[in-house]
Amino acid sequence: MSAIRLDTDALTTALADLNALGQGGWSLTDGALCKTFAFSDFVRAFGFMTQVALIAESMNHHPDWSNVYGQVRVALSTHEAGGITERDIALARQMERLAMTAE
Ligand code: HBI
Repeated sequence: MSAIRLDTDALTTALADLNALGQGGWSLTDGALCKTFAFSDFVRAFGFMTQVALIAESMNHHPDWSNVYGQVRVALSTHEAGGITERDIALARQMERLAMTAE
């Protein structure tokens, strides 16, 4: 998958598509694709992170993220491209899919 930085138009389109996919909440902040996922408790939040971690490893593309109890804050960017690429969009879509299936 391309590691070329997406231009403004492509980013705007990808962000709109992403927000239409699940519960929304994605934004472009400080050059990263950001969202805070909220789960009912720590176990569900960490279970989500565990599932994402395995997919991220299989994609060789990893999130910048933090967790406080039921909240998981993610900031996706492609470090080697210095911005947001299709890899970040793909990982974000996987996150949306997994968050929707979280109990
Ligand atoms: N994850 N978000 C992100 N960005 C990268 O550039 C990246 C990565 N995971 C692994 C990776 N690059 C490898 O190709 C090496 O650069 C570590």
